Amino acid sequence: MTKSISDVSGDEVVAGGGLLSRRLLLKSSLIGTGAVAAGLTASTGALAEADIPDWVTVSGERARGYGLPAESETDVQRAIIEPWQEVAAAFSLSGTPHHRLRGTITPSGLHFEVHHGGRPDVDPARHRLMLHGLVERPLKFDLESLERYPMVTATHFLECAGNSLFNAIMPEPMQAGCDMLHGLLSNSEWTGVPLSVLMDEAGVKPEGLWVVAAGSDGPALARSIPIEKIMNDGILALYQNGERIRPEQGYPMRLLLPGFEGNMNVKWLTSLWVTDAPAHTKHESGEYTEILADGSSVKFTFALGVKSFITHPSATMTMNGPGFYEISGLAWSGAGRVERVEVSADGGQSWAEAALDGPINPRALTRFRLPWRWDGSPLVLMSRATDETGAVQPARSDWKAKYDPSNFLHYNAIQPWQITAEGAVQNVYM
Ligand SMILES: Nc1nc2c(c(=O)[nH]1)N[C@H]1C(S)=C(S)[C@@H](COP(=O)(O)O)O[C@H]1N2
Ligand SMILES: [Mo]
Repeated sequence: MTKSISDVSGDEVVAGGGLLSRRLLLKSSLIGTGAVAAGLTASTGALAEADIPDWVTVSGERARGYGLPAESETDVQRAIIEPWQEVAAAFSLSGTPHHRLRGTITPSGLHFEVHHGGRPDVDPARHRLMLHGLVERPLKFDLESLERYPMVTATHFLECAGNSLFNAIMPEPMQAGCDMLHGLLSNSEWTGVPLSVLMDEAGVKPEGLWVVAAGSDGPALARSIPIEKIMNDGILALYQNGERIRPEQGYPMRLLLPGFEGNMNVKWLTSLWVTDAPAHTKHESGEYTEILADGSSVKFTFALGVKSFITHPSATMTMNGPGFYEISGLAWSGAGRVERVEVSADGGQSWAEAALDGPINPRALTRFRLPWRWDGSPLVLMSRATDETGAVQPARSDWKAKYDPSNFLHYNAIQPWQITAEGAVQNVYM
């Protein structure tokens, strides 16, 4: 029971580079003297000679109406993604700082943003949603009327199809954090009215096979969605993490299509037009079409592929000396649940299965963890996710082989992190 990480036996080392069994995570012995002794000793010493801190000697701040993160945490911010804005001036993007977060829910103020024409200032009292086209009864809703409908709550990720684009197209790996590299990804608890309820009320005609959704921002972003998706699990989302959707996320209402590429989740939703065919809008025909290696193009790649990356440690971080670490990261799939995440600490020669934090929700971020003892030598860490359909995250070379060199959409390749002898964590291609 008193075993420490320093005398973990050979059979608990499960793969190269010092990866330890995920079963050790459940053992308190892991956080015993061996693992974090240095930290505990230092703080004990500090306590012994500590003065009484000043915050104990004065009365604290009064209760306040809306809380904010601690003042010393104000540098935890979304990364404004400038390189893309140089390409398309109307675009504005920010990425979630995943290397600063440890859970699975993205704090609403740190949810990534992709605005094709900026964030509109929508007046909720004047906002309307129209449901029209091939329906028996065209309907118009205001925010107040929607409050009376039955609602559902579900946790789902949103990921831009252009997430990780720098890894997809830059000839040399960009040295930046998870916010820049993989930040167009977030995970929230969404609450709203199931779209099937609204569609049933309107009465979709048999020839109604598609729904063209449009937003009330300048670009009037519009996408065609198969009616089955709308009926299966489409949500008219009104709440995000319990409170009203943030303006950045589409206040007062957005379309939520679990697992489908971010672009289809139309924000500031104002129109659902039921049609017999896709509308081939500029956003689906021009911007969100992938070019394959043979020059042909694929439109309507709806679900995002299985993907993962390690957040701790990750690029831009520096290791705090050899010894025990918990490797931790995020995995997800647009096709359903994450089934398995494997971690390698020797550049992919050997792999160990990570522990997954439950509940494992379909089409939601899942956190994985694995104990590791780093001996201080240079190595490459990576994670590889498998989803419940059996789909496995590809290596970068396999992903690149599938597409035209210019394609950056739906990049889901394995992310290797190089740890140098000095303890620097760097982005590498493998
Ligand atoms: N009306 C409207 N909806 C939109 C967009 C937009 O610019 N306008 N951006 C889309 C894109 S490309 C993505 S990836 C997601 C981003 O959602 P978020 O900003 O809430 O993270 O919203 C989609 N919905
Ligand atoms: Mo996007």
